[in-house]
Amino acid sequence: MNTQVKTAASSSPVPDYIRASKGIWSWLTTTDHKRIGLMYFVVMISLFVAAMGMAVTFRLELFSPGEQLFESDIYNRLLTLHGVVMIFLFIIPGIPAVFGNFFLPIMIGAKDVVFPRLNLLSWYCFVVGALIALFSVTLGGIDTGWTFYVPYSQKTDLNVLVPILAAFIIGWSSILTGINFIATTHRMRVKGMGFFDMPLFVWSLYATGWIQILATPVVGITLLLLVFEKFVGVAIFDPAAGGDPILFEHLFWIYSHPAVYVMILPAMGVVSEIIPTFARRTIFGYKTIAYSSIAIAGIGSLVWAHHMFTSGMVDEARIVFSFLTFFVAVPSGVKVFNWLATLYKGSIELRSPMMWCLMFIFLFSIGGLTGLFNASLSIDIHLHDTSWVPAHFHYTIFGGAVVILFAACHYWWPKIFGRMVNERIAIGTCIGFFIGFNLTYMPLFFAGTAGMPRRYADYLPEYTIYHRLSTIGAVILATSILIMIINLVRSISKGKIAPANPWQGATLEWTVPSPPPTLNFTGEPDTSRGAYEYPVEVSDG
Ligand code: HEM
Ligand SMILES: [Cu+2]
Repeated sequence: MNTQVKTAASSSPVPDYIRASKGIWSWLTTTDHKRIGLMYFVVMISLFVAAMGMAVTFRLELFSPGEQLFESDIYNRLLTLHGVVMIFLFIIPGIPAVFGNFFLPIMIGAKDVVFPRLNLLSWYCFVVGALIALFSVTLGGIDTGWTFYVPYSQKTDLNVLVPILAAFIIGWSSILTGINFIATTHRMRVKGMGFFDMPLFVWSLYATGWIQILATPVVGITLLLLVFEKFVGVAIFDPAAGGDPILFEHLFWIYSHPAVYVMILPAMGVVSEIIPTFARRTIFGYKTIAYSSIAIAGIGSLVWAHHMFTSGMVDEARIVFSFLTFFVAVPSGVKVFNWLATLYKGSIELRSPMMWCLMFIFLFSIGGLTGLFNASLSIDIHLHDTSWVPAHFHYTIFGGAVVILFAACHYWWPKIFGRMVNERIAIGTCIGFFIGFNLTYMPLFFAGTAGMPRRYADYLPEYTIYHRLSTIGAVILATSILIMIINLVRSISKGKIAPANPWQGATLEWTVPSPPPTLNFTGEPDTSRGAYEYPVEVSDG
């Protein structure tokens, strides 16, 4: 059935990319896209664990009303750092930096990305940015929230400019990655692979690349304007000097809403890989899924002001932004429909990557549907700045992009490290995650509709039950994630040796040895099958 299985690790004459050269220096100077992807992963997952620790800490503070562990000042700083690290240092690089770097070239039959040195530079930008962000903690941290809203961020004595510099530098890393992915997709496809033969994960990275290069400069310029205002004294955002604080909100969200799609589009791409593999069916509606990625990237760039319905914008503008926001749900809904249609009559195998994907569809749908409430003008006035909002965006970002990052770990781990992950523990942590996740965030929807504001260290006794449940949930959630990470790491030395194609996947990465050799392919890539033609199609039974 699959002729390439012959080339599995042990019989490969070429050393794999991990054993190709030794020593930390060979990693720090590597231009191999696979090593760069792994280096991103190590830094990002460490930062994720740290930011998760912060969240559990401030959730413990919220276990009871009144002051428990620390005063509200510390709460605000922990909350801000949690948001800044999770967004700028973890999920914006996210799936593209790790799995995009590792798999995009292999999936299109290339030996590397077009600009391998730029790729390494993007990692260094990321690491330098991360170090600066962490350094800002030693200066006392900041308490503006992750959005750096003016005029407070201009007036506070805390060092807002240091984390802003960090975000600026990290923006470069994102832009460099975007340039690389777009150019690689155009220039490096193996002979005979047209755009519509590409795996859907590649399509999603391609769409994401355009958002990265078009939207990121806007936030870069905005942050520079903040610096100018503070040091040079030109009036831009400060109303006292004749500036306009609402301008900051517009500029910030012109980037930060599309950034949501930088997080979620690649995740949708991964789902479009995993579902057909474990349903043993060719994906339903390939072209529609490919086009919907582009549609989401396009329409998603026009909806930013839905974050500002309460800022005093004129009604005409609010109605237009509200309408466009409902509209962007259409291409996302199209994808969910196609995934469900693929599952329908598929012969589904409930392995851990698939479990994470099914959980994604459930959690992300809750995130998406609650988003429609926020998109409705009148309802949003009530929900704005309540704990409904963090509940909604954790369901989309965490239940969406992060859950799929975990799915991708379980799906591609055997390829990356050549070892299988312990399935029983993997499924156990997946279930623990599901329980902990819903217990953490579901109560926040109810607290929010009852009027609990977000970003507060304290609350009235009537909200106690919601916060208790949420804190217990956070502990279960964090414990499951830690066990999941230990299980993954342990498999690198203890796991069973993985064959080249453990899941019978149909895309090109499954035709090369596990782990792949430095230049990915030992011979010519096998493109005799289209990206999604499954060798065995079990359906219509
Ligand atoms: C690991 C478990 C996590 C827990 C228990 C948690 C918990 C929370 C809670 C309770 C809040 C709201 C606090 C308040 O408004 O007073 C919050 C805020 C936030 N979280 Fe999380 N979170 C977790 C993971 C994540 C992840 C994975 C992301 C993104 C990838 C994320 C991004 C954010 C952001 C952006 C904020 C808003 C910060 C602000 O208001 O400036 N969190 N988190
Ligand atoms: Cu938005």
